[in-house]
Amino acid sequence: MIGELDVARIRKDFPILERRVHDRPLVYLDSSNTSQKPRQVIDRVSEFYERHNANLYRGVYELSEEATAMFEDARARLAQFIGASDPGSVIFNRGTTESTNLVAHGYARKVLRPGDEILLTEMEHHSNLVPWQFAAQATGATLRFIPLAEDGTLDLSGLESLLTERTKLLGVSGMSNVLGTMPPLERLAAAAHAVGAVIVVDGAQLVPHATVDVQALDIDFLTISGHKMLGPTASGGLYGRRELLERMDPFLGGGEMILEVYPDRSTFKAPPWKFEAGTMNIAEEIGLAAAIEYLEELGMRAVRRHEQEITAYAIARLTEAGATVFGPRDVEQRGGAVSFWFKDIHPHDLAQILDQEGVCIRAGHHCAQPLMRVLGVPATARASFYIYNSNDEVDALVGALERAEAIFGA
Ligand code: 7TS
Repeated sequence: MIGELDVARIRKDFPILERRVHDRPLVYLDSSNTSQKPRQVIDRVSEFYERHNANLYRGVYELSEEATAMFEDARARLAQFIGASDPGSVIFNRGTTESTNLVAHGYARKVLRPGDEILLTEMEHHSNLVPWQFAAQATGATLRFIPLAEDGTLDLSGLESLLTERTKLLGVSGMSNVLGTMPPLERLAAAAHAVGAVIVVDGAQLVPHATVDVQALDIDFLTISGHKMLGPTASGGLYGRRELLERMDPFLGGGEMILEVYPDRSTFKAPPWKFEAGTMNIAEEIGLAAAIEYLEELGMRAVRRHEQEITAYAIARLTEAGATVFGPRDVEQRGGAVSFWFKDIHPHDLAQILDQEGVCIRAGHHCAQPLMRVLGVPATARASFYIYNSNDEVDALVGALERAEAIFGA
């Protein structure tokens, strides 16, 4: 047991964790990239294909009605999981990247005018930067950035001069995939609203690892990647405040998103269906519902507490071993993505050596090149944790690092 999670019992639900890699037990420390999937999720997807597979809405037959009911039930579950009272405020798509692009295309391009500003932070993932670059280039708006403080938190001391009546949109990650940093979302949402801006929270890392309540936090848009929270790849979507979704233009046109189509024009369904053109990722979203049930059974408070404990242990052990750990030390202010630099061994070399020992970590810029420049490093090594990881696996990581050091003679 760590905290309130029975890790040994949880691990039994994840078939892949029984695997060996290079004849070593698999030590999977890359859940910020994608999480592993429990049997319950895999079975739900198989069950869908084995018993209910049909396309949505189109059928007047039983199978299609079952598939539609399961899909819409998944939407209601996801809405409830993030504290949204209206399932119709959740749009399904392939996840965070697609969701940010949808808001940038359907909302930002529509409302931004030359001279308007989009405020982001220096720690954003490329998927919460590049779509805003597109929107700014298309509208004449300007991008500005909240800087990072020395301790890896956001430096909010200059917020009043950065967030002004010119700001129309604030985009911020709820949890950094490099530093783990968790900004004060409630405060940022209130500050954005005070100047008439909307806040878009990149929830790719936050939603899998902490309780999120879009209503309590007063968030306008929240992006969600199902594959990082035990769900299938290409599951997840976008939460949007209803009145904003009503104003937002569709991104993809095609079947199922329309009401009436004429040769020269069309009318569209209400949200969320206006944004769901063509055949959807049906099995994936239904699998995500099983993932949400799994997480709810554990309880998100326990999930978060487990992560704080293993993160604190990892930071202490890595520091002791001579690694430089980036990001806040205080686990109240951060999640479990732990980036580090170890003895001047390039992170890619480190990751390759660790792989020989069955330890999976990520190395590189983590799709955050501007942040790497701020940190003054070309890349970092990163271990990231989830419900199935134990302190023993942190020990395995540190042991493997020590052997890498011996190999490189550092
Ligand atoms: N935003 C953040 C904060 C992320 O960590 C990621 C993925 C994304 C957006 C994009 O999510 P996607 O599901 O649309 O791909 N982050 C990582 C990572 O840290 N390592 O691999 C992918």
